Amino acid sequence: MSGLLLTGAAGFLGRHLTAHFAGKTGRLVLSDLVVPDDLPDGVEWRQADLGDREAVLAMAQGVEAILHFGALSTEHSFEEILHANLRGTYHVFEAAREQRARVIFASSNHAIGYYERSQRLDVLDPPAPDGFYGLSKAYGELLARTYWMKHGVESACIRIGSALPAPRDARNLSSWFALPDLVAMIEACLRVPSLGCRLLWGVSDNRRGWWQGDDREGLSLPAFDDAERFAHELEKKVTDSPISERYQGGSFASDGYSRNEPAPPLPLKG
Ligand code: 15L
Repeated sequence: MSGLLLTGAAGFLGRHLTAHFAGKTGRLVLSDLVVPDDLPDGVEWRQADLGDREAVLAMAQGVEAILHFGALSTEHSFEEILHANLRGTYHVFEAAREQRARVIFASSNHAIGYYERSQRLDVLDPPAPDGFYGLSKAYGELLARTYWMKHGVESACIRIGSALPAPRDARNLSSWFALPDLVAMIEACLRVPSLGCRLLWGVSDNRRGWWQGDDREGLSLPAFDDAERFAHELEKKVTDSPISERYQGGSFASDGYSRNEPAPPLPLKG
């Protein structure tokens, strides 16, 4: 890959990906609203707001792939999400269309956060976003599909669970995405000759996982990690919110919740 643009380079995952890809790819262009503390030598830096169309089109000049990790990464007001996540992702796909670049989009489990923890999903089950943030991720996944059908822009939308160095609580025993597994998935998506338009679960091979069945056929992925070895210390680490514990999205699902009684479980496709 001779030219890679990473948005959201100053965020936690952005810094991890920078450390991984610096020196391994011909050109590495990094972007964010704020300068990361530790910019490696040899990278190109573009300070930009993803809501600024011209800035996004300019930073993508000449790249072959865009790792789109820039966004508000938690729940915010609709207006804030509209600017950074909805407009920002649209600008990234416009840039990809211009450059004929592929996009690896950091989607999120919050696109399906209102499924219950007892339910087992595959990517054909309809989205059930647990807030404006989750909605913006479902929108990004649909945008990817539109740009594939209309313009042939290749993409992989990775519905990331909880990408952390190690799981932190009982929910993460199901949602954990070990960082080496995330990197391996991105590399496989960059490497595969024909990416097409894929929706992937960004989750390790957790024994307690909720998600299986996605578009990974033909990607050569290594064996993934399993959070189970952390179970003895974490399985009792739950919140005191019954709504958070009921839904896969956890605290995002209980944030701002105002129903008196929970809705019946959402039907699965089958
Ligand atoms: C996400 O999408 C968030 O960006 C991250 O901060 C975590 O909360 C993660 O989901 C999760 O659900 O654990």
